[in-house]
Amino acid sequence: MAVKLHRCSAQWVRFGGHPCWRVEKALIDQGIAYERVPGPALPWQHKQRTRLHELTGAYLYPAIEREDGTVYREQSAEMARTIRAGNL
Ligand SMILES: N[C@@H](CCC(=O)N[C@@H](CS)C(=O)NCC(=O)O)C(=O)O
Repeated sequence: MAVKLHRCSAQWVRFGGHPCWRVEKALIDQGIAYERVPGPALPWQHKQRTRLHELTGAYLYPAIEREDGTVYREQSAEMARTIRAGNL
């Protein structure tokens, strides 16, 4: 079992300030099993993030779908803090 990380498809962007990478790195560092669910990255494609919108009511990545089906989305810095604190 693994959580699902709904994130943009710009997976090659790996610097601390990138919201999706910030959260993905926190999952990696904490050893949390996750499955990437990548979606459109480009600004004009946002409305195509239909699954993300269903889950969160918004079009901004990242979001985490827990194994129990609940969804977690906050500012990415806060999400990373929560993950690193072991409170996901
Ligand atoms: N301040 C937000 C920014 C989130 C954000 O900009 N996410 C990007 C993907 S990495 C996105 O969805 N951008 C689309 C947009 O800005 O409309 C956070 O840190 O969570």
